[in-house]
Amino acid sequence: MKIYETKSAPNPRRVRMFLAEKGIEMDYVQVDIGGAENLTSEMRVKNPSTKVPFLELDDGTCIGETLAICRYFEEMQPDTPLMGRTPLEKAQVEMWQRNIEFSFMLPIGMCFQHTTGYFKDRMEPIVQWGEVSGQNAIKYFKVLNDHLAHSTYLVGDYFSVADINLICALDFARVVKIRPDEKYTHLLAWHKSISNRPSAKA
Ligand SMILES: N[C@@H](CCC(=O)N[C@@H](CS)C(=O)NCC(=O)O)C(=O)O
Repeated sequence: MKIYETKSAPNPRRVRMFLAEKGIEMDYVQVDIGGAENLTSEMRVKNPSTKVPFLELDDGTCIGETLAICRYFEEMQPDTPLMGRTPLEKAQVEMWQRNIEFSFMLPIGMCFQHTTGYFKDRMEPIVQWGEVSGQNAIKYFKVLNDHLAHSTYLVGDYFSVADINLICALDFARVVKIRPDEKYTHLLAWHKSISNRPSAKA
């Protein structure tokens, strides 16, 4: 099996970190998304959504969407569990996962796409929308900081895929010069501790 991805992009890093935490080796195929390699007819047959990452199994079955790929490996290799160990944890991981995607990762993505024009060959950038999205992402820092004031990870003392999602989005946000202010001490301490995990280098 292999994963089609782009080393510099945030969603593929989520999968690489997830697999590193589980100790799963993988073959990666680099796709030049800036050069629209993901939009070729050959790629669309494999992956109609056209986004990276996507997983191709040995029988040719393809699975797109970061979380769907993570789910596949969570089920195939439950050790180390990253998507919750109990019904409550599973719900909490999913809650934070979705909160981070909708309230932070997506706005950062919109800010990047609409202010830089990186994908202007395939979409119409609306600069003001990009700027508003960036401001909305910045507002979310307070929510995260308040939560992490009394929680080691997003879900109590349990490191999960939600933390992986957040660090990948947070590190990518630097591209559009969005970083937590120094006053967000709890968020910054969390960032330092997650950055020190070997998987963060994946
Ligand atoms: N919802 C998808 C989003 C994937 C996504 O947006 N990937 C970006 C790279 S981080 C991409 O492939 N962009 C290429 C394009 O938009 O043409 C997931 O979670 O995997």
